[in-house]
Amino acid sequence: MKIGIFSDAHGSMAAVEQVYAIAPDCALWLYAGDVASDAHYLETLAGAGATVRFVPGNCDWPNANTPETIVVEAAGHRLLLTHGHVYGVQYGTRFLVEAAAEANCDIAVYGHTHVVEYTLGTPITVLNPGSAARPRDGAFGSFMTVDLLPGKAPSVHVHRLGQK
Ligand SMILES: [Mn+2]
Repeated sequence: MKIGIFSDAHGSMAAVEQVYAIAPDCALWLYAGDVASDAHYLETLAGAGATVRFVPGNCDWPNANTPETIVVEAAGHRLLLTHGHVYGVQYGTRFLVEAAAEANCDIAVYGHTHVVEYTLGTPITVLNPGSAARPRDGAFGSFMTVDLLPGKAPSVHVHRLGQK
């Protein structure tokens, strides 16, 4: 199963459009927040072709209907999806990894830092797709696609958008 992971598009519809254009064949999209409307826009672009799950970021208004952390099950894996600010990810992923382990997840997905990170770990793989619109690790926005197969380590691909 191919899933798309993106984050921190911060309202850039052009960035969301480029993300979707590069990977229109993802059956599932995860959006790690900032801002929630970006996930809704991708949902509009993908139509019935994909499921979109998202969490809010620190730039979203608090909303009781959108929990800050969710667990998504896909292809025999359990993914913890969170923006990351509540786990202090700007100082490291230790608390994020602990939360993923407590939730019986084998993959933790976060954003917020605007820097691509992927650590294929045992037992927890940690993924940050960077920022689609405001990268802090180069000139070009980024996102990830991940091939997920039951019982196998995820295969991670980083994509750059070709725009500032
Ligand atoms: Mn943020």
